[in-house]
Amino acid sequence: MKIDKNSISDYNSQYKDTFEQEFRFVSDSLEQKGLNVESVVKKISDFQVAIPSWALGAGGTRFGRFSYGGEPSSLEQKLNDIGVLNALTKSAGAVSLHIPWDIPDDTQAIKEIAESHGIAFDAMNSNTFQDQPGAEETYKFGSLNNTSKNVRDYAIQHNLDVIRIGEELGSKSLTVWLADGANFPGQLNFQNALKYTEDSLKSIYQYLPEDWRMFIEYKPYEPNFYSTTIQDWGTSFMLANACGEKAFTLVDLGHHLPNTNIEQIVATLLLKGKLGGFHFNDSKYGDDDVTVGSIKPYALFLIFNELVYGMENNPQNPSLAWMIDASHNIKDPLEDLLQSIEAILIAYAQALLIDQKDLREAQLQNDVVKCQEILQDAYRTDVRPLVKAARLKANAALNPLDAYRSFEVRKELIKERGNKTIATGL
Ligand SMILES: [Mn+2]
Repeated sequence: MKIDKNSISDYNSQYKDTFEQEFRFVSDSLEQKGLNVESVVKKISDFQVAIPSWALGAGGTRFGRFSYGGEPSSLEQKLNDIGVLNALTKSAGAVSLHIPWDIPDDTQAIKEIAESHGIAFDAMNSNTFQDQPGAEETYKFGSLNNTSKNVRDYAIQHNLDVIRIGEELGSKSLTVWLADGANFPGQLNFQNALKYTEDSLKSIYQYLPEDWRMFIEYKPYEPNFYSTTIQDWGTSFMLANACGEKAFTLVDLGHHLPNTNIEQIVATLLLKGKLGGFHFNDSKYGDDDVTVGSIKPYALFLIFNELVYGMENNPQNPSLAWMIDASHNIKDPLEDLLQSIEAILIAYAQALLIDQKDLREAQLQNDVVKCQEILQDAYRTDVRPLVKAARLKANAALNPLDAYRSFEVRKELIKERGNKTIATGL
């Protein structure tokens, strides 16, 4: 299923008048405050977030998995699904592949399909958290931190294979997330586990192509429940520094203990030029992987405030790799991803409205009340017309979710693929 440009402009034409009224109202009031609305709209329109290849099917939990009709059962179909998201939003112009779930059979054909949808290949993800059929070693007791050199070498080799596949596709980065850790006290010698991990990461880094970057993800618990070898941003930062200038920390919103001040972590990493990638999702309790902005939209806005400030003031930090890392247990994955994209763009737009000069002034005067007013004034502005303006400019749908439903995409996908397909993944 492919959504063409004409059906999108036809769809938009019925909402254009309402949109123009809404946009004029917001943009007039923002311009009166001295804001350059055109530049904000341009920034929203430039923002691209990668869709992970594993997010297009039903996620499931350890208790069960409820399928969807029309799930993509091949990499080609996954790319076509992202094509739908990108046609509707023009903000999903990249895919993040998971190996070995998505090894292309025909690289050239895959590249052509991606190109036809305007999709680039973002970070490649390696998998050393589960054993594959026919595997010569087991990751049951760790991968890069394993006490056995054979297992560590096996996991290193897997990462090198992922880099090679990524090079063929035109990707420029590798994301390493490790499930390594311990389920019980005494199971692991912490110092050795960390040393092995550092040495293994260095071995992978050594083979990283010149123009590539390596992202090191962290997580405090799960699947191991007592300890995780790369448990927090500090450990990831330390390992990235040990590897070298092409290694960075990756922040996944769900990989923190409750109430962690993620915006402060983001600020620290940007200051040190070591924030490489960013995984969006939302959570109430842990790594819940639910729709971005569905639970803590204000926290997301505060994080974006630091991201916007950092992107403007920290030339030492390279541009960031953005990705949605969510799981879809009960919603149509494509609808959920559209909601996530919307939430990301809204939070970004709100953060772009913050008057950094006024905020700095208020901070210098220790006017705490004013500081809060400045942030909340931006947060409480309805920026949806600005997001719509960015979409209109890019020939995307004014209301992507509504357009998705009115085009009956899911029904079409079920017709094409059947009701009982299963996507590769967990
Ligand atoms: Mn992640």
